[in-house]
Amino acid sequence: QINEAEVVAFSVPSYACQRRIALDHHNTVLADALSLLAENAELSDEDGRGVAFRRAAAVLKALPRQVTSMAQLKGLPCLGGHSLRVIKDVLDNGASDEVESTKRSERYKALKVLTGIFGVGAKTAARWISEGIHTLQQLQASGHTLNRAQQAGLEHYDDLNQPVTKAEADAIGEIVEKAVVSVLPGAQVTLTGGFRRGKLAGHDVDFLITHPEEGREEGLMPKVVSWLVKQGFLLYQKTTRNSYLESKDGPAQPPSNIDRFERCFSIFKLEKQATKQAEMPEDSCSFGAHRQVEGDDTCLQTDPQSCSLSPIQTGGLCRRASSEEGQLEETEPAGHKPWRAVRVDLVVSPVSQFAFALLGWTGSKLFERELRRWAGYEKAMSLSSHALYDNNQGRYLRAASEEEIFAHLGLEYIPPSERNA
Ligand code: TTP
Ligand code: MN
Ligand code: MN
Ligand code: MN
Repeated sequence: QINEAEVVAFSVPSYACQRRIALDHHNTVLADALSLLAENAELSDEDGRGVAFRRAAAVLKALPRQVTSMAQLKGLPCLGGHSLRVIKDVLDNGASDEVESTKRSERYKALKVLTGIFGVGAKTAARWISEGIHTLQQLQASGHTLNRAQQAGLEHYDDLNQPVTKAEADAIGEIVEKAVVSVLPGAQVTLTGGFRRGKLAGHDVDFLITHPEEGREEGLMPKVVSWLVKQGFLLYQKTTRNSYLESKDGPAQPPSNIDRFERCFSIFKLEKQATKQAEMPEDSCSFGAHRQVEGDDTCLQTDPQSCSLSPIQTGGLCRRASSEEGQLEETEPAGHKPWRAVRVDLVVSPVSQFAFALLGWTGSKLFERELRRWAGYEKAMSLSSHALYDNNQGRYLRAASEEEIFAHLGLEYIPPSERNA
C-alpha cells in the first residue's frame, strides 16, 4: 500500500538537452510504449503528436529509478494527459491497450512495411495505403513507378531492414577513411549518429568529413563518391552539393534548420569478409526463437520484426517468415550472397563549422530538436548544424568544439553517450 503523501516525486529539467540520458535507463517498458505511439504518429504524418510522445518518453528515460506509482510523476514536465493515461495503463495492467491495438492494426503494420522501403516516407506510404496497398507484393503488382531511391530500397529491402552492427559500422568506417584520404590526404572522418552515442546497432552509419585547412574540403564529396563507385562499394548514391553559402538567406541571416552541407545518401555493398574478424555473439537473437536446424544455420523466426540479428550473425541465413519478405527472397536469396547492403550517410563540413556539424549530426533527433528549442526560447539564439547566431548581440558565436557550443548556450556539457533522449 502506497501512502501518496510519502511518495517523493521525481524531478527533471524541462528540456531534454539539460538531462543526461544514457542508453540504459530504468523505465524501458514505459518509454518503449510511448515511443511506439510516437512512431505511429510520425508514420501518420502527425509530427506534433510524435514530438509530444518523444518528449514524454525522454522524461521517463531520465528518471533515476523505475516508476512504480503515478504519484511519483507529479510535477514532471512534458507529461500530457494522453501520455499519463498510457503510463497508468502500463502500471496498472502491465501493458497499454492503445499501444497493443496500434501494434496489431493493419494501418500501422502497412505503414511499417512501406516506410521500411528506403526512399518512402509517411506521405507516400499513406497514399499507397489509401489505394489498398499494404504489402510489398501489392506495391509491385500495382505498377506504380518508383524513383531510383525506392527501386534500390525495394531491391535491398531485407538487408536495409536488418540492423547495422557496430562491427559493420567500423568496417564501413575503414572503407570511408580509405576513400577520403586517397582523394584528399589529411582529411578526417568522424563517426556520428547513433554509433557515436554508443548504440550497438543502427539503421544506418553516419560520417562527418572535414579537412583541418578551411576550403580544402570543397568539392570533396564527388571525389570520394567516384572513388567508392570505382572500387565497387556503392549500390546507390545521391549526392547533394553544399548550398549554404549560395543560399538565398545567406550567412548574414540567422541560419535555418535545414542542413545545406555537401551530403550523400548511399547504400554500401559490404563484403561479409570485411566484418568476419569481429567478435559476434553466439546467439543474441532477442526473441529467443533463433535456433539452428541440423546442418543449416537457419533462423526459424516466425515474427520478422523480432529478429535483431544481422545476416552476418546468422550467416546470412535468417529466413524471416513474413509472407512478403518470403516472396522477395525467392527472387533474391539474401542469405546466399557474400555481401550485404548498408545505408550510409556522408556529410562534408568546412572545419570552421565542424563543431556545429558534429553536434547536429550526433543526435538523437529529439536531443537536437530540444537544443534548438532551448537556444531559441531561452537564449534568443538560432542554432543550426552550421552555426550559432545570437539575436541579441546580432552576431555569430564561433566554436571549435561541442563543449564551446554548450557553453555559449549556457548549458552543462552533455557527452554523446548521454544524448540518447
Ligand atoms: P539518423 O541516422 O536518422 O539517426 P541515428 O543515427 O540517431 O539513429 P539510427 O541508429 O537509427 O541511424 O540521424 C542522425 C543524426 O543526423 C540525427 O541527429 C539527425 C541528424 N540530421 C539528419 O538526419 N538530417 C539533417 O539534415 C541534419 C542536419 C541532421
Ligand atoms: Mn541510473
Ligand atoms: Mn544513423
Ligand atoms: Mn543517418
